[in-house]
Amino acid sequence: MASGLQLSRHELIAAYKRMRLIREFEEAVHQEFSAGNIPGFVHLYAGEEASGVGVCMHLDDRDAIASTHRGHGHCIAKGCDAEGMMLEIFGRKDGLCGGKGGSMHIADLSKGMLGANGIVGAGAPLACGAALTAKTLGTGGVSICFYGDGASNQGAVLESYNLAKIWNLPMVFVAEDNGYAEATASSWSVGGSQSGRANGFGIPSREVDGTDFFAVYEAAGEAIERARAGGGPSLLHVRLNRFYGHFEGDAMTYRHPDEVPHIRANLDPLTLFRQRVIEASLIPAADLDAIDRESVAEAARCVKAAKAAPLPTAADLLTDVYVSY
Ligand SMILES: Cc1ncc(C[n+]2csc(CCOP(=O)(O)OP(=O)(O)O)c2C)c(N)n1
Ligand SMILES: [Mg+2]
Repeated sequence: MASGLQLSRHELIAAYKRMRLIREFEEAVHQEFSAGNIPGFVHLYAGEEASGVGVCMHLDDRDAIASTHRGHGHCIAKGCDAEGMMLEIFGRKDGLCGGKGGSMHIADLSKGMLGANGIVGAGAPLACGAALTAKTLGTGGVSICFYGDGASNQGAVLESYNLAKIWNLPMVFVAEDNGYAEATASSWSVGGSQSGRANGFGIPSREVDGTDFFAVYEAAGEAIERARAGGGPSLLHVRLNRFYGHFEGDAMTYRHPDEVPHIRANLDPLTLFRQRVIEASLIPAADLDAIDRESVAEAARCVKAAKAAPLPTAADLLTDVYVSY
């Protein structure tokens, strides 16, 4: 089992870079959406970075992830190209999905990113399918299903627990519990516990502090190792916080005015990561500061590229309609 603080300097830097790029990417999307430059609907992952990165650090391109409507962080964590993502979010022709998907449908199958998904809970059966494929073909791959506390109430998710168990699939359910489904508190809407639900299907589970990259990394490592070794599915109940509203434009009247400032000041996974590695003398603050600056510049570069990129043409409407096998 890998404990996070035993990661090499190279791995720690890679983890921080991915988390910081997600944050700056989301901050840039927030700005651009507020300015009216982005079409459609956007849900930001800021505040939840340690989950996506803590899990995906254990994965490679043979592994698959199914994401949610809040999918930008999962994409970056799984290695999708940030510029291609930004072009997609701006609806540009050279976006990762030809500008036809936008924020809620970004996918890159070459990276095992099966797609963000506008249908809550719909990623779970897809992740089961990917896991069954990996098992049948003997690729050694695992499949991860990211989903929210709201999605955990969907029948498709519960049916997927059962399929994963009876087929002994190499997969991990990652319940990202940010306390809300839109404006509904999970303390009100979720009966029982995430762990108890998984255990009811014979699936082992762990609760994880999603503000702590090292806790997520360690728990995910154990679950993924079990899945790869033929030990079947597990569930991680990751408690985390979203810095923004449910969607961009959400007035958040259902949250106490002090809630987000408290979270940003005390429960920011990036700040907590910095404190841990600086205190342990693993990475100097100046190196982390340099990554922060590079990430801001990288996000700005992606926005600039997206604004300059061409839109799809009318003829593009007729492509990507059918898939040929
Ligand atoms: C099947 C379905 N039902 C309802 C919706 C509307 N909807 C979109 S996001 C959302 C809340 C999801 O909450 P959660 O799963 O906790 O994810 P979070 O937004 O907190 O990341 C709902 C109800 C939907 N998109 N699909
Ligand atoms: Mg939620």
